[in-house]
Amino acid sequence: MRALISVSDKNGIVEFAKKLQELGVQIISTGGTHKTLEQAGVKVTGISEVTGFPECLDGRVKTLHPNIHAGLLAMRSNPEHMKQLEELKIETIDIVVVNLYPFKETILKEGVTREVAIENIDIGGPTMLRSAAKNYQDVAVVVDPRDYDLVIDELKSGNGISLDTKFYLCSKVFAHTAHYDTLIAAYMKRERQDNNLPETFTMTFEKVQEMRYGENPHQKAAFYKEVVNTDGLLSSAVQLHGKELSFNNINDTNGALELLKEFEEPTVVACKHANPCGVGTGENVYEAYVKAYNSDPTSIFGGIVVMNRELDEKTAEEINKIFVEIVVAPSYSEKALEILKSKKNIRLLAIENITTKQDENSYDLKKVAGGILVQTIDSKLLSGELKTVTKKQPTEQEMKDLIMAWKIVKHTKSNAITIVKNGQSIGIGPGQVNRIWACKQAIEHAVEFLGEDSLKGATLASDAYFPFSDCVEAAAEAGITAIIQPGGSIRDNDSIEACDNHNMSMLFTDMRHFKH
Ligand code: 93A
Repeated sequence: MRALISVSDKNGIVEFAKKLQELGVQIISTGGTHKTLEQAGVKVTGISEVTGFPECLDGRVKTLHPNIHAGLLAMRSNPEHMKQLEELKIETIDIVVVNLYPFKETILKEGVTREVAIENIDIGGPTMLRSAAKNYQDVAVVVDPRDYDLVIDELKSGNGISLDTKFYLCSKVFAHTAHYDTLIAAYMKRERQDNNLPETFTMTFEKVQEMRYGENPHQKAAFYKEVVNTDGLLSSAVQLHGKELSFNNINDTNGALELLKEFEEPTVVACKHANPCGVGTGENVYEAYVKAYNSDPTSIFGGIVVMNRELDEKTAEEINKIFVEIVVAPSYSEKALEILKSKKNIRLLAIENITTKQDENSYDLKKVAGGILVQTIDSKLLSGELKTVTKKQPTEQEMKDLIMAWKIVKHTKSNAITIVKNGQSIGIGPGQVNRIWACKQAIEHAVEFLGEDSLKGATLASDAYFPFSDCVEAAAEAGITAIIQPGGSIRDNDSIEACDNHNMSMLFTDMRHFKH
């Protein structure tokens, strides 16, 4: 029996090779592996002795030779194949142990050049893996060092490696080489820096964690991270306290973080079911948190609170007055951490570069039955100049609030209306099937928690245009004085006229932000 061993990750290889040798297996090996094994006292045949050809081109051509590939691909049950091997003086190879050049580790290193990345694309390794896996009935192919013991155990049994095991090993190979090639494709795509929608869509992910269940307890679930584009960064969050994140935790936190990234000033976003329920900005996170909390003290209960500045003691004490499921901050003061950790059921996460936005060329994916919908991410806030379409211009404060309302409405499920005053969300109407209901809900939200007067001088944002003037009328009646919306309805004039009649200002963004 002959085994070909060619590995970049040399962990465990000496022990494995020694055991193979003890079982009477002859070992063939490539340059670096050969050296490692020989130094450890394993008897090894050099690859060049088998190919009759020197390793050349800086190792780019080591095993790419018919003496290797015919030895792997020949079907032992096919007399014609075996006759040809004999004529060609090629011997069969029965076990292949290969792991590949560390392409992933290479591209994840900071500042790696394209040349270095490309030099780490393994050609000969995947070729051997594929040859061996195609002929799995006759060849055992080991790509994962965790399978070394399995192979030894079966060989020791005296009956050789079972067909079931060989098929299991072969199936791992194709999953491995597919993942490897997809990483290369993802890297190339990133290098190209475009967001084309290719004919076939390939992305590859690695499992970060399995969850106890999915959106509901009867659904299985796991969290996978993108390997090449990890900005977005929930996958790199450091958990400082509390139980493991659940499926809904991750989804909802992601929603909160995407909204938080719109802000530079100290900001706190409270979220529930991936919709914001309270947003505050201020001089510091304490002020911002109090605003976010007061905006809706009901929904924040059991919700997610994210912020873009270090969490201090005073804010921690405030948060601790209620039950919050998750807190995310770039960092925590020692005292703040101590205070929050006093609750067993709170999950605390730190994300150092919490405001790093996703790469503009990233995709947003939605699974539908039998396929996926792919789109580029909604990375923009505004299309260009804001246009005032009313006689009245917004005041400076209204302008600030309008932009804040627009940021929040962008990250609220459609149809969405948000109301903001003095750096505080005071009304959020998410996920309605018509716009006037979203508008009424946002107004009711403000009335319930902050009283009718809170709406006087407030600003309102709509994620898509007003089909009728009913929202403007409802806003005017509540005391709202400025509106921001995309515009673009055939009845825009009705809404503009209604604003003029009520002495309100209205801005058109010329950009819509549906979110489903
Ligand atoms: O440069 S390659 O693409 N060309 C080859 O012919 C070849 N044969 C094996 N890479 C090749 N390998 C890879 O070399 C293996 O997949 C393995 O990762 C590595 C082991 O090299 P060494 O034994 O010299 O450390």
